[in-house]
Amino acid sequence: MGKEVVIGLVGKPSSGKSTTLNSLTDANAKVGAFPFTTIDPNKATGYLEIDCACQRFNLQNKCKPNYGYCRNGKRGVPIMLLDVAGLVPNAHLGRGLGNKFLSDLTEADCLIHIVDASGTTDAEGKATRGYDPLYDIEWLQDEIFRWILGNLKERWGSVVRKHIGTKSTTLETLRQQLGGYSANKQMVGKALDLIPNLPPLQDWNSDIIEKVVKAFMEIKFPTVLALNKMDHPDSDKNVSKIILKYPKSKAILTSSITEVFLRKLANQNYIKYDSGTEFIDTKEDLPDDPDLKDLDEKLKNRIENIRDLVLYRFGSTGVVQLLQAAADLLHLIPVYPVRNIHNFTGNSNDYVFRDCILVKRGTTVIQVARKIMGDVTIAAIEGVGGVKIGEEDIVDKGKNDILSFKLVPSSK
Ligand SMILES: Nc1nc2c(ncn2[C@@H]2O[C@H](COP(=O)(O)OP(=O)(O)O)[C@@H](O)[C@H]2O)c(=O)[nH]1
Ligand SMILES: [Mg+2]
Repeated sequence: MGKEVVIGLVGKPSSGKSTTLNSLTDANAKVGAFPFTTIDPNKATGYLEIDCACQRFNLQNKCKPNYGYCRNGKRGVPIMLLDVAGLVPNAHLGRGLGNKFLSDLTEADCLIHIVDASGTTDAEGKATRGYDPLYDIEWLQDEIFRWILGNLKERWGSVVRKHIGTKSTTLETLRQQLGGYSANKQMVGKALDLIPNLPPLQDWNSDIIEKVVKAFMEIKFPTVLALNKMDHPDSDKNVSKIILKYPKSKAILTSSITEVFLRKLANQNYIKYDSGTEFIDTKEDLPDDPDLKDLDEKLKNRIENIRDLVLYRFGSTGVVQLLQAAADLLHLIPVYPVRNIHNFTGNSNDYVFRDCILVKRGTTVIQVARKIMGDVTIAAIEGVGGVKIGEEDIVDKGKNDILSFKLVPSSK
């Protein structure tokens, strides 16, 4: 199996990382376990909501994923989430548990920075009022920057000597230096491409080294901002400030505590709630629903408040959209391996599209095969309609994304 996609949740203490993780992982449906082999306490399974391929063929009622869920063509595909807790200002100097958390980061393919937009916690996570959350975005970026820069500069003299001695290319040398952050050659190459007129490595000054580190961060740590606690009255003005200052950043408004609460109420049959939407139904809305319980005055008021302060104002609690934004940033594409390309079933004939994996844009069909099955010998690859597909063809949304691999019988 190839490496799974990992989304890292970062942010200062008390910004809402654990709450957001809970809101993303405690899906209220009965869902299958996750196919990961490693067990790590900081990891949890989230569900990325996509339009399932079953919609295209009107097979919603026969769609039953092995992992995750599919409801009326809305499919939740498991995705690994990593809680990178404990990042505080000056972590790169080893403050707090700094360096350990920074190195945890390298596992992530992209980051969700949970920002407390209410300004009711300071940089250390202590309760306050009127704190400027813009500062959190700055110091967190700066921590990662200074950590990578520090590591590189410490060795720079010997890096340059070796570079000259071995007549390496800039890409080769940097690949060696940055490989420790789980970056491959392609990523380092992309980072270098972001800097015009790059001189030969032996001529780099501090200014250029800093530019290279910044470019590398853009490629290695693409980041979605979760502007959390948007239910709080102080959040509005802070959110506008952040969006004005960072117009190019992807920012999603969230109220993860509301999502956790609504899912709990739904599990206890007080409401019907569709995550990612603004719709809640109570017994008053659906008097004939036999499952729904009556609400007392207190709960009724809380739900009215949630509708007014969160759902009707922002359209949803934002957490479903948060994962989708991260997936967009990574250009993730859902691919459906099936046994039977004509009816899309798996080993038994009862259900369709039982498997779905997420791959990055630009992935070839053969890379998909390797990710799923490892090093087997493939006789043929078929797409929808039974058409032959080439090994080097690229998968994309709605294109080469439903695949059947025919193996050479003796190879597995
Ligand atoms: N008002 C509000 N409070 C929140 C929200 N999310 C989290 N909190 C509160 O913020 C505090 C810290 O949350 P927690 O998830 O433990 O933060 P962590 O330290 O980053 O993991 C808790 O008291 C949460 O109830 C939110 O969306 N709105
Ligand atoms: Mg926590």
